Amino acid sequence: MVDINQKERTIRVKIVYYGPALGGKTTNLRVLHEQAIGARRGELISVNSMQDRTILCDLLPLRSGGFRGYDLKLQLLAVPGQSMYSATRRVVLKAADGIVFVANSASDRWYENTQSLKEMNANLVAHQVDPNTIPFVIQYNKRDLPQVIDLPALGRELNVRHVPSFPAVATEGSGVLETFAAILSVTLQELCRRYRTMELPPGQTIEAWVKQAVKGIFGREQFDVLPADAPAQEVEEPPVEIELPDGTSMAVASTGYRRVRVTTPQDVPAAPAPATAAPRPAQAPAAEAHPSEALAASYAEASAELGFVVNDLREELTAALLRLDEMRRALELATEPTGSADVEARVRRILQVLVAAGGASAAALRLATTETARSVTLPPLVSDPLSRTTWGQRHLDELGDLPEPLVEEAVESPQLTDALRASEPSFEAVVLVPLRSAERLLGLALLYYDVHAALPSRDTQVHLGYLARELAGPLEASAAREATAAAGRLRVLSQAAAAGVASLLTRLPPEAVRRQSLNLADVLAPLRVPGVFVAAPTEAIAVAADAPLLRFTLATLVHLCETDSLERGQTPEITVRAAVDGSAVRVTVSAVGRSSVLAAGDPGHHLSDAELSVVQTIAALHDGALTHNRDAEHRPVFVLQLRRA
Ligand SMILES: Nc1nc2c(ncn2[C@@H]2O[C@H](COP(=O)(O)OP(=O)(O)O)[C@@H](O)[C@H]2O)c(=O)[nH]1
Ligand SMILES: [Mg+2]
Repeated sequence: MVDINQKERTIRVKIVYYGPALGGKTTNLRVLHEQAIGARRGELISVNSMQDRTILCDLLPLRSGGFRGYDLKLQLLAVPGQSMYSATRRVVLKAADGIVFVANSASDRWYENTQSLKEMNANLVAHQVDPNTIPFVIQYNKRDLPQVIDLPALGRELNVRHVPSFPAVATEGSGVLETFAAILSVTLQELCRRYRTMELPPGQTIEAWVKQAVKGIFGREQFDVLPADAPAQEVEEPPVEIELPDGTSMAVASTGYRRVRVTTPQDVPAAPAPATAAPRPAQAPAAEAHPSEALAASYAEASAELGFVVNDLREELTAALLRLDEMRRALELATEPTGSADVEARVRRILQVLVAAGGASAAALRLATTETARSVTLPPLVSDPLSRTTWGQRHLDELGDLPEPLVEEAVESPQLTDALRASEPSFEAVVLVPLRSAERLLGLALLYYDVHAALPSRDTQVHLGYLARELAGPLEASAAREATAAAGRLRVLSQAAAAGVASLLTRLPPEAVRRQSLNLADVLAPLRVPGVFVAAPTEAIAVAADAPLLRFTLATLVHLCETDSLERGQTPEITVRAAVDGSAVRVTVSAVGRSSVLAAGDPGHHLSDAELSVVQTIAALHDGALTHNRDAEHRPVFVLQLRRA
């Protein structure tokens, strides 16, 4: 039965395509895979014989988006049709949440259709599932053949339950999406019937949800007609581009069509193989009553499971890449000179980063830095839904000490239901993300989720927490400047956020770093502030690096030197020197602090390990290196080595 994971906030729904051999099950999955947009589909995996007949199953993972605050993951499987794989069919059918029966309309396939349906019902009974109640739809495929059984006759024979049924020409894409939408709909209806917590809020219907889910997966509500027998896409595919919130895109591993071919008993010639390839002898079905059937069945089950595990891993990597991108965006904001942008524009950009990271439908930020709380919203919101009710305002005021992101769902209290569902557009949940400096709350980001959005998993909540710590810096600088017109300094990460960035970076492959050719002088320019002396060769030096990460690294090194000087009671004076050495560029950042009469020294100070480890990781991701020494007077000297572009 449906697999609901509260912690990850995911629901897995398994839909099995069943039917006679050559009915068009694999074709259905192939078409769905080809038409789905990259970010929503996993790899289509077929485990085939050398003759390219399905021997295990076809697997297609699809993501339909949020359902009742959960990320709904669909696992589509097609059984192998040939009669000898009956044990595998039984295994694949196990724990199905919905079944599509793909019938072959060809007039000479009457017997195969009825046999397959009988076998399916028997298999369900063997799994203690009632064939009369399991979510079920029927597809009458191959309607384009010259000799077909008429639909009423097929219906009388195969559709005794009077479930939704669809004529189809799967090779041309016709009927495929309708069938898919119908099974999704009846399966979710059953899910809502079984689990009260899954029931939709008033005014929402499964049909409306399925419609937007189909639009989400395929980018449209109807399939184009495909050229007949379009060739299946093979393994080597270019990477898939994922749309990012700012309109740019990012490449991730492709989710192509992968066929695994396995030698089966009938592939092995009975006689010693002749020197020249002769047609293989036709063999009698081998596996049907084989004693190792049970073993084969357990392998089949394990393999199907593995197929989906591989997909989960891919999704995790993609999520990590997206998180890196969000960290980059936050770093860009955090190291940007605080001169020009006004607070509101800056707050909007902070919100955009959080909305993208949390997958929210809308957002507002309540600034706590001003005397009376002020909210900034992103379109489509014109005002903050929670701040509109007296209860909501009080509730938000009480959250001044909130340390980490908090998820609140409308159903948790009548007041929250009122505040969220009465708003236009209406919402089902809010995630409160505190933006705080070391001492105080600077603002509360309010991420709103409508009925179609998935709430952030525990992992994503932690990520939101890290981002919020990074983003609190620029918020504080802006707020301080607005109040006192004092010049802001470069802000760096809090220890906790630094640890988060470091652990994320170490999990990524080096190619995740977006390297461009940068002019070193441009990267060094923002460091020229009073107290920092920058020296670089006059010739243009190009380095291959990720701009925000490199800028952040240098700002952090300067900051570490500054802190070190201050801790020793010295007036910070930092030099940044760049030099070319063959194919390498060396940037030396060192403190030449002068003794101050104001305070005594404290030579025992240790540099922040967390910050140091972030910059070290970033250097390594650039095939570079960071060395860290002390000069004769025990002042820090950093040498960052990079590659010339
Ligand atoms: N004419 C016609 N051929 C189809 C149609 N659907 C699938 N086929 C072809 O029938 C064969 C078997 O299809 P396949 O999807 O592998 O069947 P499966 O054994 O049920 O997985 C393939 O050659 C398909 O191209 C259809 O609607 N019309
Ligand atoms: Mg097949």
